[in-house]
Amino acid sequence: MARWLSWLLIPVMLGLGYLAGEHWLRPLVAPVDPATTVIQAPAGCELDARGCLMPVNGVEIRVRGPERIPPLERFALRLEGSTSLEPLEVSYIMTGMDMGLHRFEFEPEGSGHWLAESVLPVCMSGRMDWLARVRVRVDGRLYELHVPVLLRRE
Ligand SMILES: [Cu+2]
Repeated sequence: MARWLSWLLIPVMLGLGYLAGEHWLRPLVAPVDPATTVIQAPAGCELDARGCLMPVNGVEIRVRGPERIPPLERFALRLEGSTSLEPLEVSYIMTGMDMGLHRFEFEPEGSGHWLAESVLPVCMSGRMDWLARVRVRVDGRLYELHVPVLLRRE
């Protein structure tokens, strides 16, 4: 085989490996309903008091948390949007690791605002990085907002 051809194979194989991971492995640890549009938080933001501002079908939704989230302590994940926003639930996962089910319901907190009381366990491996998957409906369509959650001890 020509040398240039074997070099060309490297990015192709890497690409195929990545696609296989995304399509077959990721759904195993974090299945997402195919009718759901996933919206990633903008780079650099996380679930803290500032939160993440995310555009969802013309509606600006802010996903906020408290100043600091220690493991095993209750905290509120807040959604601030408009009244056309219908929150469904939030579930928390750890990417690439089965941490069990951590799913919480939203309750209304005034016009266009909701909160979900949540609590996250200690990870035996010492990891503190979680991902909040906030499921909402806007104008009859399903969305899942992905927001990084970093736990911090005192
Ligand atoms: Cu873990």
